[in-house]
Amino acid sequence: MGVFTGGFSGRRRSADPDLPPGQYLTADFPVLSAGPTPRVDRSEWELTITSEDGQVHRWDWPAFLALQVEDVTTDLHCVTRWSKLGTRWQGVSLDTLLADVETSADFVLAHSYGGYTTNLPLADLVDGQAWVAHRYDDDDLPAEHGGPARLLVPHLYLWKSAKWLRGLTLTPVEEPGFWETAGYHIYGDPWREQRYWGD
Ligand SMILES: Nc1nc2c(c(=O)[nH]1)N[C@H]1C(S)=C(S)[C@@H](COP(=O)(O)O)O[C@H]1N2
Ligand SMILES: [Mo]
Repeated sequence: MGVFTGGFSGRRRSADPDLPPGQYLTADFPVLSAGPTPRVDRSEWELTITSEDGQVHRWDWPAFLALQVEDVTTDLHCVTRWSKLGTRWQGVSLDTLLADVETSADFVLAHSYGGYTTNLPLADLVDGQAWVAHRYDDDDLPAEHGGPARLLVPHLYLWKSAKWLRGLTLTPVEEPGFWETAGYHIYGDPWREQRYWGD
C-alpha cells in the first residue's frame, strides 16, 4: 500500500510550514517605500518614545548604540505576498527601550523620518517580539531598507515595521497610521491573512 502525505483533509496546504497563507517565497529583498528615501545623518538622528502624559525619552545615536544589542533571525511577510525567511538583523529590543517608560496606554503610533506612520498595540512590541534594528546581514542597515534604524515587528505584516523610525507615541486610543487609514487591516496578522479592512 502506498504512503500518502498531505491532501488528506481535502484542503491545499502551503508547501512550507513557515509560509503564511497566500504568500510566496522570495530570495531577494524587495524595497517597498511609499515615498522618497529620507537620508538621515547619524549625527542628527534621534529616537524618542513619548508617553501619553507627554514625557519624552530620547536617544541620540551614541546613546542608542550603548544599549544592549540583540541578534535576531526572523521571517518577513509583506502584504503584497512576498515572504523572506531567515533574515538576520541586529537591533535593540523594545523591552530595553521601554524599560524606564511608565505608561498605561495600550497603543503605539510609530512615526518615521519622511512622515510615514503605523499603529500597533503596545502588547505586540514587548516580550521579545519587536526591535529597533540598525544592522542587516552583518552590515549597517541600508537607507532604502530603513537605515539608520527601523522598527522590526516580524510577527505582523511588514508595513508595521516602520523604516527610518523617529519615534513612538503611546496612545490610550488606537490611531490608524498611513496604510491603515488607506484600507489596510488595523492589526495585520499574516497567519490570519489580515490584509485589508474586513479580513
Ligand atoms: N517609513 C516607511 N516605513 C515603511 C514603509 C514606508 O513606505 N515608509 N513601507 C512599509 C512596507 S509596505 C513594507 S512591505 C516594508 C518594506 O520594507 P523593505 O523596503 O525593507 O522591504 O516597509 C514598511 N515600512
Ligand atoms: Mo508592504
